[in-house]
Amino acid sequence: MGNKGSALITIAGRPNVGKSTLINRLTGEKIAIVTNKPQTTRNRIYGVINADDVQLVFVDTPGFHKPRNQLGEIMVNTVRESLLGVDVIMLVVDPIAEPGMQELKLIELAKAAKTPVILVINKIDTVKKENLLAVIASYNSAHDFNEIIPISAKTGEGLDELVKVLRTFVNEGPKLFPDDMVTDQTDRQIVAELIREKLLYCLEHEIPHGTAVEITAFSQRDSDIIDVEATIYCEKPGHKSIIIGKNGTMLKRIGELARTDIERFMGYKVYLQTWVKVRENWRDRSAMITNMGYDGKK
Ligand SMILES: Nc1nc2c(ncn2[C@@H]2O[C@H](COP(=O)(O)OP(=O)(O)OP(=O)(O)O)[C@@H](O)[C@H]2O)c(=O)[nH]1
Ligand SMILES: [Mg+2]
Repeated sequence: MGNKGSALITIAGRPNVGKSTLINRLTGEKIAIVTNKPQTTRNRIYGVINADDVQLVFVDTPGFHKPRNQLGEIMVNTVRESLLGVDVIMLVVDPIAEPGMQELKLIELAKAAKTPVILVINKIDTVKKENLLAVIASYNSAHDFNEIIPISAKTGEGLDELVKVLRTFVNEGPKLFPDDMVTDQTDRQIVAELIREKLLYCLEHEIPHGTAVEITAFSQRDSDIIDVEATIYCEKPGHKSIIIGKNGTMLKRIGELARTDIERFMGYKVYLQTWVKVRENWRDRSAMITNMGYDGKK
């Protein structure tokens, strides 16, 4: 390529299309949590890859949706802001013909921002190749995309081609992050997210969406053990009893699943203690949203 420099690349799309799976796959690290439930990602998350003299900086964003509470509004604003001032947007979509409302709105916002857009059709491992033509045709009539690239973030198909195309958006100039930095998140933030991932995995309906995790202690006990204390917030007393479960079984399960992942991530043995607290309707209370780390300022 001969290009030197960096590109800032926003990953946008409706909830659950695989944006976080894609940033993890591209960086080769689990920097963003992934679940089969919509609205998993709440913050803007940076992920960086360096190859030769080129740095690609990816920005994972919350799923673009119609907000139903203040937290949702902040999440959607984060998406909007992330479309501005970047070199290119990857609009990630399901392999379904006809763009929906959220896709059309994102296209409109990208147009207004005058930012180039690559359409990334994800999850092609779930459809027959011949069905992709209809998807491509319907999106082609919605916008003049810079490129249309079918991929599977799960199997890795199409990612080499995607990276090749992304490299054409590299601008000359200094790198945006130090070479050894994969994400902007702290270990504490990732640990909190890993716990939230297990809440989303183990709980149903609105309950996990109303949870937040705060790490209240994070310290190295000796050469190979880390002590982590976490408070899980939920929205209602009834939710608290479900999260704890009969004789504490649910909380124990969540804790064990999280501990395994945290140990893998940290490379140390982890001693994890969890508490559950109720914060009524925190998703509609701005001071609490800020306290939980979701003020969208990052
Ligand atoms: N079959 C298949 N499943 C995928 C693929 N990419 C992601 N998934 C699954 O799709 C679901 C959603 O993935 P996420 O990466 O959390 O989606 P997201 O777009 O980040 O979702 P939000 O954070 O809620 O906006 C998970 O169950 C993933 O395992 C893919 O290429 N193929
Ligand atoms: Mg996500």
